[in-house]
Amino acid sequence: MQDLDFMNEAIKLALKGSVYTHPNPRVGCVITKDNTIIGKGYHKSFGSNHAEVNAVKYCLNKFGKNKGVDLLRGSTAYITLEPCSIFSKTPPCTDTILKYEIKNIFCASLDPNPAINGRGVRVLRKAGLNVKVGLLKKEAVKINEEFFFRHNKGRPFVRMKVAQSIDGKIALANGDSKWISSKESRSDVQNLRAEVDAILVGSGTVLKDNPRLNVRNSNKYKAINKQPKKIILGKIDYSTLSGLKLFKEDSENIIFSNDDFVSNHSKVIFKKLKKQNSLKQLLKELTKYEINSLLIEGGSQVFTSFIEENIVDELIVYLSPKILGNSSKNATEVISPKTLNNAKNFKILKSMTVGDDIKIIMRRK
Ligand code: AOF
Ligand code: ZN
Repeated sequence: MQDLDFMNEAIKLALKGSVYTHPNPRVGCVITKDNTIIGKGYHKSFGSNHAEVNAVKYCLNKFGKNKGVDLLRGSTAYITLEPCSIFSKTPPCTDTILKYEIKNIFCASLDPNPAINGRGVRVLRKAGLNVKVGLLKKEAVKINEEFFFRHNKGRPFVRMKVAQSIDGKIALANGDSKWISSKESRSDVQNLRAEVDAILVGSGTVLKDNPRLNVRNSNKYKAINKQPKKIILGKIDYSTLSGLKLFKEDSENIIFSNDDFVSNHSKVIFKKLKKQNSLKQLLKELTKYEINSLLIEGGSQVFTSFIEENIVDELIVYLSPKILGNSSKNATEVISPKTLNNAKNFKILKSMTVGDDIKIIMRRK
């Protein structure tokens, strides 16, 4: 096997971390000696051991302490991300690498986390290790797209999910929207929720639907250990807060509005937005809460503002073959362009049938 194959193996391991590492990246590590794998591991869940530590443990378990230590001395590690050099929830991986005298390090990419970004590599090089950065970089960055996005762009990756009729409506005039999309689509949304760090809705939707907005029966991710944070945009009267299901769930909640709040509710953080550039301010603020990915779930006003401001990175539409007619509520009230050339436009990445609907995944052009 070659370096490339070992790094590929490390990427496969990293993917096993699935959604459970959020907001941490998925990381995999393979350790070899004389071209044979002696250790492998991955970051399994947020707050738990890092990939490198698990790979070392694997080796010590498999070969026993004495032989394991011998094998690790002078070995080569293939890691999908630069080893961390900080004490956070776990001690620095660079310490583990130095302790066991691993000699050669391949890391696919630097860690974009500003607390690390190059420091891990520097510590190891200074100690005399051979460190190479960049093997399968593109592939390794792709598995943590949203983690890189937040650190590089200073805001979360924004997904917007719309369940609409073929004539672009999201509710009847009386507000009835249960259900436009099929049962299968609604269950698919549970998977989407499991894949993000936070869900954002407008206060109108919270007051009208009193939603829970949690991950309940995702068929893809069973043991979800962390509910996405709930972000509410717009005013909610303090007196109505305790009647809302959202705030009974086990998650962090942040309300952003232009109003002043009395900020002493145990389950809610209140943030005041400036009138100008509110959404950009909101997104920037969310990075402080380690939100890599945000799912916008409605309603129409929220959809409209995010599209108007060109900050929807991915648009997911569940298109139901129903026609709701002209008195029903539009998915967006985006101002029409003067010419078709100026229309907001997305590029279709994928489309598939889900139950009675079509799911379309689009990226901004
Ligand atoms: C690694 N290996 O497997 C991972 C790394 O709070 P902590 O201690 O879990 O540290 C989180 C940070 O460590 C995270 O933001 C990212 O920069 C890095 N993740 N690093 O060497 C790993 N998961
Ligand atoms: Zn680490």
